[in-house]
Amino acid sequence: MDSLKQKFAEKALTLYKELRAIGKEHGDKVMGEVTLSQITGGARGIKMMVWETSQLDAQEGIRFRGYSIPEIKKLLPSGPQGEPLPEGLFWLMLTGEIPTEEEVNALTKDWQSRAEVPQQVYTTLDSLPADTHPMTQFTIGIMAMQSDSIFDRRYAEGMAKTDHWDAVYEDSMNLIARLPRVAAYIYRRAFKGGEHIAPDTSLDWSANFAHMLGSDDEDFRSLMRLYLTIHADHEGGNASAHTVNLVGSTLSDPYRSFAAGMNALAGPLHGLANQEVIKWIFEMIEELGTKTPTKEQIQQYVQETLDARKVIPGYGHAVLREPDPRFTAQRRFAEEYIKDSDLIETVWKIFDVVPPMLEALGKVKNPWPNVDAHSGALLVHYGFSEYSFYTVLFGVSRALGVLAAGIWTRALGMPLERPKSVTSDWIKDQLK
Ligand code: HAX
Repeated sequence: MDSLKQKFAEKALTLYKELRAIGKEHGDKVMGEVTLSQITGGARGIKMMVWETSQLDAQEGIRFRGYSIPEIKKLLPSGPQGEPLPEGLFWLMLTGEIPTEEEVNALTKDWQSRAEVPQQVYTTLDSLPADTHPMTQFTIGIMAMQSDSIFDRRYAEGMAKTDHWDAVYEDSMNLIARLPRVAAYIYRRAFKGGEHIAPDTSLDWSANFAHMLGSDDEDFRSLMRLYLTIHADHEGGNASAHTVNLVGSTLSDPYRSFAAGMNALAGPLHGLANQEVIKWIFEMIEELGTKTPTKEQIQQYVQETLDARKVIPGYGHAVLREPDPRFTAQRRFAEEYIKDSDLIETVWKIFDVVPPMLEALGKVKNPWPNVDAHSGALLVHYGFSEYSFYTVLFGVSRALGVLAAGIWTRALGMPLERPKSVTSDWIKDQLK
């Protein structure tokens, strides 16, 4: 058993016993109430699942195992320019411990050894029109690997429930190892005429991904390390994570549950917002006829968007009530690495203009930028302007969090998810 799996197994068994005991003793304790507006308003704030890997605070933003993004940047093993390695975050999410450099290097090597993508995935992708949306290609690519599922095979062979987590661990590690290759293949076939780039196994997970996409620029490698770290997890209630959890709770294998989650990420109110942001900015630049719009011009354009009854992409959040620390982390990166970018200056001007305008509407609960408000401008700076691909990058990163959480969920023996729905007549009856 590899050292990460060994460490996880010890911790998981302890927590499994502890949670069982807590459940037995305190199972009837009331942990919250549900209001009518929660039932009709997208289940905001209803606590209904255990998610070990991270927790979101409305004011502070995400904490991975208790560590904020600035703390992660300081504590996790990093690349040559100091940006954290996502391998380290995955280790932390699974074990609750900050890994050593040796542990992270071993994980990089482990993923390299699992990264071979079966030929049928490429054949399946090649059968799709090249202009199929990259997120559609991504979920099809994931599903084309499903026949390799170890969980699926072992379940059919009669695996004991206590072994479920082990099979989910193996599938999850294989998936994470392969996703950059699948994603890079999609990018190169959609936008670079199918000229594919062989992996460089001397590189870490992020730098190799950058390499296969087509860049060996040291700064871009650093951006990818940061990007793939900060997008990895946002507790369990967001649409993609919750979908993975829901589908996985039926004992559908990690390929199926992760692909389902990626279809949720592909919605414009969720992960697809990263493509919508840059599309909206490009359209603004085109309409205004300038790459350096003034704040007044931006204000006018924002107003037009609102008057057309559309949302301002990249702003607002279902939980956060302050600027997203993932936005701030990307801004810090831009300040450190990038000088003189009109597009990034525009993103910062939008940040000055939009919040007061959304606040003035009187209905938006969070007028601040979320993670998607900044990411596109950074990618465009390094030559990746094909914005329909951006959500795939997000998805590769999100695999780390949702699959780590999925391993925990199976190790804790969580049951089938089955909340309760009600009819409008039931609501009216209750109010009588
Ligand atoms: N622009 C205009 N109106 C907005 C808005 C925005 N950015 N954000 C919220 N509103 C509106 C809502 O549409 C809603 O209007 P109605 O009552 O007329 O339907 C009202 O303000 C109240 O919404 P809320 O309670 O503040 O926000 P929700 O929890 O319902 O929704 C969303 C959260 C993220 C979906 C929302 O803020 C939004 O649509 N933002 C733009 C899209 C976006 O950036 N999504 C990415 C979110 C982060 C993420 O998941 N990344 O992957």
